[in-house]
Amino acid sequence: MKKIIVIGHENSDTDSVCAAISMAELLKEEGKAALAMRKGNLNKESEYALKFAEAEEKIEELKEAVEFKDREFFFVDFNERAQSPVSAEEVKLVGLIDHHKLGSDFRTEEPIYFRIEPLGSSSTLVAKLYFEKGIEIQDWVAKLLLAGMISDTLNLTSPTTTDEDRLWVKRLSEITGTIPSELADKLFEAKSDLSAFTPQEIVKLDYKNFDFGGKKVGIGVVETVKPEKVKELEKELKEAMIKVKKEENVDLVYLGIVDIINNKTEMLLVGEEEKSLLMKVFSDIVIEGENLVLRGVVSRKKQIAPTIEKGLK
Ligand SMILES: [Mn+2]
Repeated sequence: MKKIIVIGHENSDTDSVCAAISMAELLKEEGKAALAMRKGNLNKESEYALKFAEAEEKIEELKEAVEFKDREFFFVDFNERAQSPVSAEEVKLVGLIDHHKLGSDFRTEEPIYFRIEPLGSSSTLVAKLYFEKGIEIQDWVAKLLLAGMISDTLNLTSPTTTDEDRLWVKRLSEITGTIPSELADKLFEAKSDLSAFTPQEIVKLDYKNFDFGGKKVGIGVVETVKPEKVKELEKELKEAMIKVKKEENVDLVYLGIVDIINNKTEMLLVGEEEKSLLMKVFSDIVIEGENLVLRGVVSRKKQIAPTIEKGLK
């Protein structure tokens, strides 16, 4: 029997990686054959999370998507074709869990498991599924889920955070004997280490394409506790953004440097259209050289992407 491939969005982030592995484990607990995969470079935070849970061996990299034509897939942490690591027409989608807005343009021939909830992370949803199904969460899986939840909610400070995220962080930190703030410090410190990546890799580490009513927009974010370190690379990052804009064939491209500690995001700008759109749609803006700082903004999902989308409509 060929294994169901459980995979997050293109440029898999920590939540995608942790939710894919734990969802694959849950499928296995239910007697199915499953394999967790990821697409794109692992960031240092994800590496730390895997080490923390001793789960480095539990995920494989999907390199040539074409090899997986006709295989069964279970998507986690995304529901739009523009973010899919495989051509969704060529694979058989058997399940999907997510916590993003419903923008799904996937079609299936048979009924599938499909569940989206407005939670702070996909990892929270997997924890909830274990609970609902009455399956005990193994210690290492609990650690992974905890890392995914803390990463995606910026340790429960992001405006995407819900009471359920708070509840599950509390439960799983008790089970695993973890102090959430200490794990958060380690994760964010690791995420802020960009030394292993080229400017282009940094732009693409946490990058997503959106289709906003026919307008293609690429938005990358760098969540960091050391924004000044990222700013040192401003010139190189902007050159890389212009390349990415061409490669990804998008109309607009943004890179947001998310200052986790001071709750603001500096948007690097490479064009007039990018700039005027932000000026039009965001209210609390500070001009910073050629860039714009959005105060009180840290979430692409809940703040940056929907505001840009509204502005384009
Ligand atoms: Mn997520």
